[in-house]
Amino acid sequence: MQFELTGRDAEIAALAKQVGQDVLQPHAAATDAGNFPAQNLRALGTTGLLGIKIRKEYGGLQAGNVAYVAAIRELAGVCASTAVTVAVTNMVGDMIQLYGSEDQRQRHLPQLTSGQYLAGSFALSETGAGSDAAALRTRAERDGDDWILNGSKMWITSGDVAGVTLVMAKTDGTKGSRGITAFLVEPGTPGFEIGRHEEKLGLRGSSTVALSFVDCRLPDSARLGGEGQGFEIAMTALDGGRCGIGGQALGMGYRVLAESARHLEARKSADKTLGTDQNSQFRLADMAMRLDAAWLMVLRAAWLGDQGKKMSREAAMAKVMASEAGDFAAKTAMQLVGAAALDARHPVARALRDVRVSRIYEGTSEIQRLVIARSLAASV
Ligand code: COS
Repeated sequence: MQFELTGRDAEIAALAKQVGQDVLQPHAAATDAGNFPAQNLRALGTTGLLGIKIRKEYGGLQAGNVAYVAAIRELAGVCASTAVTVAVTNMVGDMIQLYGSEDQRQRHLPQLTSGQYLAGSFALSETGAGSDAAALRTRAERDGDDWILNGSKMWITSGDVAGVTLVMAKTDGTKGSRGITAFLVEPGTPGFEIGRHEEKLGLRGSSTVALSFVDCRLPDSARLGGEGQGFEIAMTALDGGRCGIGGQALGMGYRVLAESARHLEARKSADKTLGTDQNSQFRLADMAMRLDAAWLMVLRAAWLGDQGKKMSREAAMAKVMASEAGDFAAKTAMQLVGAAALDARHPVARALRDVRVSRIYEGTSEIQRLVIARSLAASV
């Protein structure tokens, strides 16, 4: 057993760190001010980081979940808005690779991994179907060889900029979660419209929009996986996605830990550096312990996935621990750094806003606890 990244995982983490410094950092403030980081995504398209698990023949890095979470952690430490856009793009590519036909892979994966699409987007949530995902009401009905898609989606990351959107729709209203099918919808499809842009507390450079589908005609070749397989695809995507969100929250957490330590070493009060004050030391130690514990859990979930094992429970555990550790670290850092961090552009202020949603999206902490408890009940 090894407790450090090795080989290709370490190389990909180092690549993401370098890209974070060279590419993301110069635009981080502008991105936080609400500008979608298109230039970052184009540059990331030359690195393979938009398709970390995608096979080389489709332009990806052909690595695994461990490399993925490590890369997202590195990117999020610099620019969480870019990191979440990258995470969702990877998630959509993974599902196309896993469930798609060869034609679908050829059609979408090279464009996703190269940045030509800018991003991929994942459309599951609706106003009446957030936590209860199977309650979604968007529907697709057969019309000859085609499907007619009607309905609307909410809180869709990159829905307005993505080259492909993975849309979950009901195709059989009598079968609950087994009546949901996944479709790959491309921009410009008549009837596919972009709605309201959300004005968010954090991740302000990532784009979050409502989508609507009005008699949107799709060929059957746009269906991803089998009829009725959409919920399984969504849940499989979210298992991997939850590891990524864990990495993302911790990237911010470790960043604010470093900012706090730097601040405490630099500041003097009553002739002592703040870093030698025991109260500050205890707080730093608490942040570091929680972050490290959560990181080990994220790595465990990611590693299980790389072994081809089911990791829904471990991914859910990791997401709760990491998002709550990241949130704790940001709040603690705010108190330690004090007035300087009240500047909205300070990295600690930004992390405080950016990290909060990790406890909510890709399944709230409460939903993760439900997944954990159900899986425990099923295993006794
Ligand atoms: N992987 C593969 N299949 C899964 C799965 C997983 N992780 N989790 C559930 N399934 C399958 C089940 O095996 C079941 O299949 P069968 O009908 O063949 O038995 C089916 O999906 C339904 O499962 P379940 O009964 O557990 O579904 P529920 O409707 O009770 O919902 C939760 C389960 C709450 C876990 C789900 O709705 C959820 O994850 N909600 C949060 C959604 C979310 O994260 N939204 C954020 C969107 S992106 S920002």
